[in-house]
Amino acid sequence: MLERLNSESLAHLPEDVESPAYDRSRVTPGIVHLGIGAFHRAHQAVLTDLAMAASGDLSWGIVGVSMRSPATRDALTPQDGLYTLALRDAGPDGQAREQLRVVGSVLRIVVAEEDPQAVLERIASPQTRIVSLTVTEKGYSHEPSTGHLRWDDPDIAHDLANPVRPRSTIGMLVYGLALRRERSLPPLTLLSCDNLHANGDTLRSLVLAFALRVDVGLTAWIDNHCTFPNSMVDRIVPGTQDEDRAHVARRLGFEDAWPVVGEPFLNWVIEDKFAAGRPAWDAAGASFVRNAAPYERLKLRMVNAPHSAFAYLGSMLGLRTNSEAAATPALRRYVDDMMRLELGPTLRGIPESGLEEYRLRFLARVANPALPHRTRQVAMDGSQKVPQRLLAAIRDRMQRGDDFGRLALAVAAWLHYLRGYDELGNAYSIQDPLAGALAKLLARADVAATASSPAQAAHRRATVVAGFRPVFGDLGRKPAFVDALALHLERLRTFGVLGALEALERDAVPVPEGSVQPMPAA
Ligand code: CS2
Repeated sequence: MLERLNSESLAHLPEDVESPAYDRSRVTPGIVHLGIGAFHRAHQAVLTDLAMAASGDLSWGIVGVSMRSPATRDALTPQDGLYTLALRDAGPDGQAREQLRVVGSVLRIVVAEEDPQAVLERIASPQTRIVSLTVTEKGYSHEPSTGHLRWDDPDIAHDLANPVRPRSTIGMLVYGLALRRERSLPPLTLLSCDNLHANGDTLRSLVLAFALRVDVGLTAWIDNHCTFPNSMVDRIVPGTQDEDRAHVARRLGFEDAWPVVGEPFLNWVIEDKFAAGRPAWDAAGASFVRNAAPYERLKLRMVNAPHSAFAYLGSMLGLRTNSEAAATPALRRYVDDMMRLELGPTLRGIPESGLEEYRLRFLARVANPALPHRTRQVAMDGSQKVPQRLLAAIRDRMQRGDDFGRLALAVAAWLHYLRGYDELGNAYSIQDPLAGALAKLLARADVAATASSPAQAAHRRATVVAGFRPVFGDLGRKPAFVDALALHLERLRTFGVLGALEALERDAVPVPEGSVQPMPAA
């Protein structure tokens, strides 16, 4: 039986394991982080650890908040907040490589559902100067197609009536800020680190919309006292598996109940508008810019969009991991073409060589054989991801009269994935906050298609589906979009993933006039 990792263990770690290069007993909390999952612990928390070591400013310890589950708190509390980050890839010889680091920036963890008051108190503490968030796309209670707060979200409705025990991220923030105002505390930065379009601006407008319903004066106070920098975050971090725990324990010589694994690559670009200072994250590798929009757009379109395409099509082929999907030649060719021919050209202002490098690096990252990132992990919450990853680029291309067949196939792949079983017949559950509404939508689309003539069925189905405004907004009224969706959805249904990809490749080859394009065999 190994001893548990904790403050005492730091002096006894193997030499090749890195650990906090500062006196942890002197660290004071400066950051409250909502959503202390694997991503945060492999990204911002590591850079905070390195920034404290580089600058000697130890006033940026993190108080982590788990919104619902006590699991991370229960795992890390006996470890004094310490945990291991394992960075994995394959070396030039193809051999798996791994670098371990024990991270010291997390001081303690609070579970919001158990004790919302403790979270409000932390937000309203004079020590707190940054509240950061990785609550995933759905944690913002917004409508994905418009970015507006969903007043019909049960947690938002609950929070408007229950200021003392808020459940939603937005409610939690607004009541925490109200307390800060009451106590006349200094300014604060709210830093969204989620893969949303204009994440800081979006968070700001959601917070202000909710605050307006609570108290007009509070809205003005927030506007004057808080900043909401936009940021782009990037590191692939699969969920931790039991074999990761066992492996890390073997190397560490101590038991770590919840290590995190990730790729060596990391990127973080942040707008430098902090209301009350910040850690020296730049000394740890983050970049500070005036406007993060071009970086965010680049990342959403050249990392997350192809990632989702691999995940939906790979899942349907019965592939377990994204690296298996990226190793499937037809799929890789399709995603590569989508990036080169459809996504890249929407990123104006970025030199072609830069885009090329970015594309090749993404393809190498996703192929990382040392990092089993599950297709179904990336596939979850599609209703919250598809708008900014795929639909925004489709809108751009439509506006310029450019074709978007590959992007439309990726959207169709998401809808096809929602049927809940893959091409090998394996069933899976749909994890999506709108799963219920989507299931009803697909059932309605089926009824509409069945009631139509065979020639009209595919189009009818696509019309009903594309009419789902929370995801598609007004795109459902654009005939070119509905036509493309109908074509690719029908091909996926009839010929499967490889058949649909083959047909798409044939679309790209000019067809001699008068000839009929053959369909692949079922
Ligand atoms: C992924 C992202 O789960 C997903 O939807 O596309 O988590 C992706 O791995 C990261 O954004 C990479 O930075």
